[in-house]
Amino acid sequence: MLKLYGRRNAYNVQKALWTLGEIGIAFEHIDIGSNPGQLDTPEFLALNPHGRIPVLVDGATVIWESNTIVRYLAAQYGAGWLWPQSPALRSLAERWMDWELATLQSDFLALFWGYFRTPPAMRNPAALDQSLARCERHYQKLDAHLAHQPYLGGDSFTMGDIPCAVSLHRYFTMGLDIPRPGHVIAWHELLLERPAYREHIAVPFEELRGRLEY
Ligand SMILES: N[C@@H](CCC(=O)N[C@@H](CS)C(=O)NCC(=O)O)C(=O)O
Repeated sequence: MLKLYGRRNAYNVQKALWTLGEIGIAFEHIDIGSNPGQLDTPEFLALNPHGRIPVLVDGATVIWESNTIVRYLAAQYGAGWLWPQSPALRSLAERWMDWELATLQSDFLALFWGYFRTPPAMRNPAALDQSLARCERHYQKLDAHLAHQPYLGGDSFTMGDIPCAVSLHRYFTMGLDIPRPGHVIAWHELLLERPAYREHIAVPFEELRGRLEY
């Protein structure tokens, strides 16, 4: 049986949980990462030398890096829908996955950590303003793209939606006064129709408020 390592409320683990949920495959979940030292044991470092979550184990195959896990699951278990078969069509999905990793993720996590995970007295308002402005630009880019099609990769849901959309629920509900671009909202509403999105992403995250330790 597949095994997924990582706490459910971790941004990158949620990408893997959502993908597994879309595929509807049984897996064993190892809830690891909430307690100090859990990712530094020799056993865990043998799975991921970087000591980070998520890690997916499928038989003899061990995979770290969340977007690589999403790609693997999509290719292995979701070919033809999560994983577009044509390289040209697949590139339409993959560019948004790479953009998320290279651009959106660092600015979104800086905002989420700087605002939601940092106790108010410790926040850095100048850094927060900067992250907020960057995020606003990023979601406007998504909005402009989604003006022409319902999903990031085209007319149907693919793996390309997963990395960028993992941030949406937290971005819109963490309590910030932010613009709500119409096409991004419409995309979010489509995603809310998906049981795996509702189960793994559109979930409360209050336990992370003001929590800096992991
Ligand atoms: N680029 C890596 C980043 C992995 C990462 O930083 N994961 C975080 C959780 S989102 C982590 O391991 N944090 C330590 C912890 O949760 O204890 C990926 O996408 O998988």
